[in-house]
Amino acid sequence: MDCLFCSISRGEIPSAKVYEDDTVCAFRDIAPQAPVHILVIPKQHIASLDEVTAANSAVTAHILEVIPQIAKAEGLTRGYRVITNVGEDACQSVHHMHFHILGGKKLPEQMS
Ligand code: DGP
Repeated sequence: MDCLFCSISRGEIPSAKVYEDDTVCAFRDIAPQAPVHILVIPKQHIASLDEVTAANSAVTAHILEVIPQIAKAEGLTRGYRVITNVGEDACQSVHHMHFHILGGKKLPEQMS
């Protein structure tokens, strides 16, 4: 399957990785929208949060464990925002589930 984030997770396309383990990796967004902008993805291909089931939810739970560790390592002591875009109305552009971590500045209150 031709998936950009699968290729990044396998190291076939370079990225600035900040975290990696057996099931998850995290790397800096190529077009950062905040001083810290990191994407956390499962290594297995899951198209979006819409595709999470009992069979693959453990990796999603693991992502939620890893996010605060990354935020701490990035020094986001004043807080941060986590976003996952799902589908067309949310403007999901890469169809491999990813969680944006945004921080390092006061983020706008408005989210839509
Ligand atoms: P979304 O709109 O939620 O699907 O966000 C996709 C994000 O992926 C967007 O913020 C830009 C980022 N992105 C796209 N291509 C690349 C890439 O090749 N490398 C990296 N590091 N990030 C990418």
